[in-house]
Amino acid sequence: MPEQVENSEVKSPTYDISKFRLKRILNNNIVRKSISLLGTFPYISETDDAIVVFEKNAYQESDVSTETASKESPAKPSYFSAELKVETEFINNIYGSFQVVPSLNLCGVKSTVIYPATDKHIEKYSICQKYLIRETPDLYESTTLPYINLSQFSLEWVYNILEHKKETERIVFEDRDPETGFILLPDLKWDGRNVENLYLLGIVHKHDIKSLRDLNGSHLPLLRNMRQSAKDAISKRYGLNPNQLRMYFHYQPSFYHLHVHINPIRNDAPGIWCEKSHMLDTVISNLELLPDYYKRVTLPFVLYEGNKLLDLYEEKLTVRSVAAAISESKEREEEPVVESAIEGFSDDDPEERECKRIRLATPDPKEAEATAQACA
Ligand code: M7G
Repeated sequence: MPEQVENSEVKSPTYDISKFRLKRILNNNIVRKSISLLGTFPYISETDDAIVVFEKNAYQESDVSTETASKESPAKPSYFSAELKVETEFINNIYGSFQVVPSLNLCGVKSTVIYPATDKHIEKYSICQKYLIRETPDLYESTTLPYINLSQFSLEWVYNILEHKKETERIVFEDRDPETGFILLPDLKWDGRNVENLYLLGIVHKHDIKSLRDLNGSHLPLLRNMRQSAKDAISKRYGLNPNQLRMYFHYQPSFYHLHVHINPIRNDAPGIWCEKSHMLDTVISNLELLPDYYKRVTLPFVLYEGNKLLDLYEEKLTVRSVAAAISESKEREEEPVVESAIEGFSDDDPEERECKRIRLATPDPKEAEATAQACA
């Protein structure tokens, strides 16, 4: 049975964020200054889960302008205005510490709501253990592909964009060619205010490319077109140097319709980690060298605790249990030497015991291939 991950019947429900009731905090990221919350909108439904994500906005350089308004350049909101409320914490010698509250239009918080949210969304926004899987082409066919065919997030929002039903006014560039065309528009994650942390998505018009894994040499014209046309459009619209842009695919993506992520390299956008991102330039180069590269390559990717695919991999490989075996052996090392504790090793000499420990952490050659797929 397909796992119900998102109800495609739901068409943009309306809700009042201020009426959100918190059930629990899923994640509080102090570095990103973002918090993900699980709760409900009880006035709509007591049972449907909602996820609300708040993220403090990055500074815009104009926010700290001290220029006075003139006829040519009317005043923009700035921290340094009469509206700034200042509370002094302390002043010690040449050092001062304050809490300041700027004018209302500088206090915005980027908010994302997913409603109704599924278990899969809750898993995506929660902190949990992560594991690295090394996916061979066989493992992709036998394990990952059947899973994503049965259980994946709805692509309704992607089709809404491609069919010009939603976010039409946000489109930055479109090439309508059915084979090599795509739509370029702001990602949900971008606050839309600050070019410093610009985050755009290039979504291909072709419907049959789920992810990086499906790419082959025949897609090179599409990929090259995305690279060039997106750079040109971004340079024209935002004045950014195309050589300062990071363009990449996620593997595994959350949404299985090919899309490229684009943001400036000087900004550490969420999800740029090496275990998840594949640069568009590298992908093009790999396909130029070997048109079936992604049919043959082993691709690492990360699975989160709670994801059913992790359970499926656990049945085939040693994923979680490697850590369990290692910590078990460490515990044994730390246990006081009493008769019962050494019972398991009672007829081994110390060298033999050491070998057993090493074997727990380093599988013997027969097991090596299976274990090598996973790394806890
Ligand atoms: P991904 O690599 O499939 O998943 O990227 P992940 O990065 O979330 O792990 C999908 C991208 O689409 C993400 O960067 C999302 O922020 C973005 N995105 C998701 N939704 C539902 C929307 C949407 O409705 N509109 C837009 N513009 N972007 C979205």
